Amino acid sequence: MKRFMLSVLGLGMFVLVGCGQNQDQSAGESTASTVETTTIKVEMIQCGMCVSNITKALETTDGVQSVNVNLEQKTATVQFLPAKINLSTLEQTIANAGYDANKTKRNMEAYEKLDECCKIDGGH
Ligand SMILES: [Cu+2]
Repeated sequence: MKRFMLSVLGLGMFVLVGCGQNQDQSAGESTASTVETTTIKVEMIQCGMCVSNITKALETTDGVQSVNVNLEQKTATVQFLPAKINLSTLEQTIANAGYDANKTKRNMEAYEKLDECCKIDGGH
């Protein structure tokens, strides 16, 4: 019985050590060049100008790998390097271009400078 307990204890130790090693490995990977993809809801997108405004704003941001703005779905799908940029900064980048991004509200000054066709109240 004593011998059985010892071997269970030994197995437990082995599992613990194994887990620790796995965690170290995955942490190392994410600080390297891992690319993450996120889809940001931009309800205000309504024309091609909106698409190009948002695409330009994101593409010129450090840490952004690729941008795909969808006019019909009103979303911006962004591939980014989590080591350089995070989701809230991406949302803020879109907000600074004059558009609501997820729950982040647009910058009103930037919004006022948008073309009339891009404003949600139409301006007509
Ligand atoms: Cu527009």
